[in-house]
Amino acid sequence: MGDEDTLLNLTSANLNTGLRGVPVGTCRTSFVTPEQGVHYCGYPISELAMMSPEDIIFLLFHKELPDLEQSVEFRKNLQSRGALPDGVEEVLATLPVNGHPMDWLSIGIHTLGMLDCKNDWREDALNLIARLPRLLGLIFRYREERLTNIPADDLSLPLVARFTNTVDLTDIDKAVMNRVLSTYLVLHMDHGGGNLSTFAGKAVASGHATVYSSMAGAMNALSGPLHGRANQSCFEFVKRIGTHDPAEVENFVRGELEARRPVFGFGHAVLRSEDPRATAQFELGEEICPDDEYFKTIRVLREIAPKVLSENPKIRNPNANVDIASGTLLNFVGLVDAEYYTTFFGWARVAGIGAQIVDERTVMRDGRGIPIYRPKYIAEEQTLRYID
Ligand code: HAX
Repeated sequence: MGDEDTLLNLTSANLNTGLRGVPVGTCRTSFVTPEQGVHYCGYPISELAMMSPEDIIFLLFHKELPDLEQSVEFRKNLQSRGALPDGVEEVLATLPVNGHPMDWLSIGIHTLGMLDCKNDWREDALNLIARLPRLLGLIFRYREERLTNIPADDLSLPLVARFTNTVDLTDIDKAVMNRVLSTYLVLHMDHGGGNLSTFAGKAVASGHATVYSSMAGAMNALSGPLHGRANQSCFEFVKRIGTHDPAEVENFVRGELEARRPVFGFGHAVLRSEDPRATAQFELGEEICPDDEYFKTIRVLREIAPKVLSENPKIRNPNANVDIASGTLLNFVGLVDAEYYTTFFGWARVAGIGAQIVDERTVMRDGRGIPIYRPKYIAEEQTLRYID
């Protein structure tokens, strides 16, 4: 296909739009629909929300849910990969404690790759998934300078419990924390092929950089405030509201809109109803923390904000999105520092992005893989000659 053929259906309106809506490939792990939101391998997320992260990682890599035997085997497989190579903690000990946790995560992933890379797409993707809970737990410990009595990594535990054991916060209910984190991970693992971090990770991998370098690139993309860091901003927004009185919440929302600030936790680029990932987190919150002050606020916000946002016909989806409740739940279980919230998003996405990298590198085009990414940019003076 020549350049002109490739551009046949494009107009100059498609240029300089961040590839918005321009089809560039196929995705085997997930897709998003306006009504049901994200689907993993054909299953709507509402059907998967309460399953274990391990089973959903299996789904993303094998394109089918495991039966009991496969599930047990896969957990053992991840356990066998989980041990961190020597040298990771020495690198974490050198990082600036005021650096953003997403930058720590990116460097941590690079470090894992420098210390033990197999140069095999699937092996490295699964090794990274198996090692990430311990890495992230250590990032908390070193960044917070809590270096004494770090528990040994118990590889026989589920992925989430390996993280919570490493962080080892006092005065918390670990079982509830594990439950919230498990749900959080499942809901955030994948979101189609074209979101910025996934696209960035696959683009880096298309040049045959390692899985680790590709994933560090993906995490850098995720760290931006317009992308993954929105979940941090969303909880900071909820904290600013400071009330669950409906009239006061409505005044607050109107005040934000008048000041031309976003009403965080509402709206979506693709969805046209409430995000099922928000619905699932509200259901969990009603069960574990119905009387939490922040939960009371978002419960009221979920009723009020869509009504107010609907008054503006420009806003295509006034309903709650995935970020509305996640910070409140994480805060409730003892993860109170919102600066870390995007690292949980990153932890989850390592599964979806890893699976998509493996697909693009080893499955697509009859196993030959997708060529190095090379979209076309047109010199401004040539635009009219090529299209329109
Ligand atoms: N508050 C204020 N204004 C909003 C809004 C909201 N919650 N949702 C949409 N708008 C505005 C947009 O900024 C846009 O304004 P302009 O025409 O002046 O640019 C207009 O309404 C039309 O927007 P849209 O077509 O309905 O939605 P977009 O695809 O442009 O934007 C966003 C989707 C999620 C970025 C948007 O709804 C928003 O800014 N929401 C608040 C921030 C937020 O919650 N971010 C987390 C997103 C979670 C996510 O997507 N995860 O995958």
